[in-house]
Amino acid sequence: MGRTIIISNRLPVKIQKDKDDNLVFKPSEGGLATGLGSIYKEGDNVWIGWPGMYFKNKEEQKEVEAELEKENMRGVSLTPEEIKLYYEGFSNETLWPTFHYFNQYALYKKSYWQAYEKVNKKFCEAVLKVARDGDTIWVHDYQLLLLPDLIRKELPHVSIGFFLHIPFPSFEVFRLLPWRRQLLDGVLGSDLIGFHTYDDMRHFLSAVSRISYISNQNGQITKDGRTVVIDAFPMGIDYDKYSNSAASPGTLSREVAYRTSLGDQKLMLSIDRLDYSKGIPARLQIFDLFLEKYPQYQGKVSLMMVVVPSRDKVGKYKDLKQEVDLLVGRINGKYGTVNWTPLHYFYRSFPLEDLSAFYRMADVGLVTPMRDGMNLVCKEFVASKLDQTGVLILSEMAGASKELSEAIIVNPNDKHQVRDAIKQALEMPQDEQVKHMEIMQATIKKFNIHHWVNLFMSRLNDVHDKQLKMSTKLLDDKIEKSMMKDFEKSDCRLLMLDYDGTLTSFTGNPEDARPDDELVELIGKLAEDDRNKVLVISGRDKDTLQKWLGDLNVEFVAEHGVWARRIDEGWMMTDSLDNSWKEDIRPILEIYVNKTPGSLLEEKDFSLVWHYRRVETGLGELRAREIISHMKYLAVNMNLQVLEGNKVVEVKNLEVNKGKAASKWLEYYDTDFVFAIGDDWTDEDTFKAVPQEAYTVKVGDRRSAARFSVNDTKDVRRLLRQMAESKSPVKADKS
Ligand code: GDG
Repeated sequence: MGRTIIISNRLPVKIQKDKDDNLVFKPSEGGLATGLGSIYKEGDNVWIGWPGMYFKNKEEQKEVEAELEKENMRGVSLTPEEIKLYYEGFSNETLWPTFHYFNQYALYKKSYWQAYEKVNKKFCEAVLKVARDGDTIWVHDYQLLLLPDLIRKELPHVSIGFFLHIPFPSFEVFRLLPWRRQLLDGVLGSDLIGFHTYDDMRHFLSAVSRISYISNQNGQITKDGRTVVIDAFPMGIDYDKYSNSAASPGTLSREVAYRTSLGDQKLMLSIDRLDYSKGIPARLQIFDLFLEKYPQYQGKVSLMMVVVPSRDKVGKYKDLKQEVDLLVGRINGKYGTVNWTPLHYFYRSFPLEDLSAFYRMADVGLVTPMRDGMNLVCKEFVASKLDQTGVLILSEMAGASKELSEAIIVNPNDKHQVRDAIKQALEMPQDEQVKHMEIMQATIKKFNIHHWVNLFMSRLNDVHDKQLKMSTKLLDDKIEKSMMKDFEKSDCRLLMLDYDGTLTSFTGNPEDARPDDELVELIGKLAEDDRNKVLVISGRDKDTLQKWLGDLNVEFVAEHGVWARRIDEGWMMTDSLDNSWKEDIRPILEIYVNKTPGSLLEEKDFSLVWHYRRVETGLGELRAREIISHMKYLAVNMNLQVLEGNKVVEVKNLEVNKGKAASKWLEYYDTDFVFAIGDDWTDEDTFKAVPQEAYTVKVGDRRSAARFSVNDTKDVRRLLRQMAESKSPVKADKS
């Protein structure tokens, strides 16, 4: 059993010096640390990250490292310069603003990028000191986007998961980053990539499709022959921790004390790190608008605003702090009275019991970020409401809004809407509050942090298992010999051969892939032995196959199964299929032909094919992505499938595939040897349709449902040559 290695920018521990200069380790209370605590503390699992301090000298470093090791942690030591450029710089001044749609704040500095690359490599070195094949590695967040691929290059078979805690922006925003391609390649070194929401996942897949030219199938992509699964895993909180804390005597006594000082008034609460993504100034302006429009609430409602200091060395955060200070002063100055302070503003953090007391006391939780990956504060507010009263106002820009639809959902940019939502929340009847709170509590309780960790980890294991199963074995000498033995002793051999990429290599023009003399001779020779039933099973049109190989004693399946030709028979259409969809799809594909020089549209009997082999590199792939997303959208309602082949996109009726055709051939013959070989994913249907013991062989890429793989068309010809020249005698009783 391998170990689990967790990696994040910061370790789940705060290291400080006490007054006597002794090191003090304080475990972090963050949700992630709680959720993963049960994992990294077990056995020889580890958590790797920056300990959050600079070492004065080697002795201090050794002392800290020894302490960390006792707690199953390993530190990555970073210099002040590295923190400045990699963490404050690239992570927080380039990636953070871009990923939160504040791209106007993003700085694109080469020195930041170089430090980001360097520090990711440093993390990789720290991982390699402990990791080995068989381990499971879970990398966290935007500071370490390059790490999965760096690890993959060194440990190709290790299982790597990645989770992004912040939003993933739309392609149009992500593309602004000068290092977009490297960032995607970095994270695609993972086996499983998790996001908080389905929208983040969709944006990521679209960026991968548009930038790396890799399309997805139900959230799965293939990168360098490896399957990468992308999915949404909305993160939860430690529900019991917050509900227990809300019931603790320490919290209750604090609540009594605070209530007494505040007097009899309604309380709204907001808690955030100081960050422009959290919409703090806009929230203050909204509170101002509220008091102005509804003066009856002046003296009756206060907003308690906890702002936790964060990233105070980054320029934008300093400006923000000033803006917030100014607004708070202005509002309190404008409305405050001797008996009433509209805003209780705290620029510091509080212990959990204070936080719990605030959550309990608040009539309204005001959570209005401009953009937030998930937002855990709103979930903690709900979990702390033991009597189920209270109302949550939640921004639709927070990932949590996808789960908590019983909150009052608002657009934080629509200040008048939020202003009125505050009034609605303050006036909501109690039974209605309870009804909504009950549903939200049930959701948050069930999908808690432990559920999240288990779900991610078990999915990562599944993906890894599936990859092992999908990874075919190279057809080596030993297998080849045993295959030939089986071949020689059999009396009825079905040989299913894909054409392009299998019998011949790809060429610039599909017409140029006509069989060379050697191939014609080889197939002819194979077919001479009437124990060999040779079936060429191709996506090509029937006329081409007829012209090229029609004189041989072989059978055909053309257009992935639309047409078939048996020995001594003419071409027959397999099924009667509806073709009316072509009238709608052809004009759309023609538009793409017109705007993509070098591309062409081929019309087959039951499909339309857009070829881009001769289109400028990059442009063809880009257009192909556009066509695929366009067509997939239409395909759902039109019973069509969109197939992506080598430099082609083919649209055809859903009922046609090579697997169906292969099954028919298995019925035609009483076979005792089945061989199927092909190179692209349309051949996967054939591999799945034949009996398990059949010799299924994938050409090229080793991720396949086939049992074996070979490298290229040369290997294919070598195998077929052996079969063609096999001198196995025909058994007497059958001759
Ligand atoms: C990132 C993403 C995503 C706050 N003040 C105090 C305090 N806190 C705790 C809260 C909560 C946490 O900090 C804040 O978490 P959020 O999720 O709200 O926001 P980020 O820090 O921006 O986190 C975010 C998250 O990662 C997880 O994936 O949800 O979208 O931006 O737990 O309670 N804790 C204490 N005292 C405070 O004063 N003890």
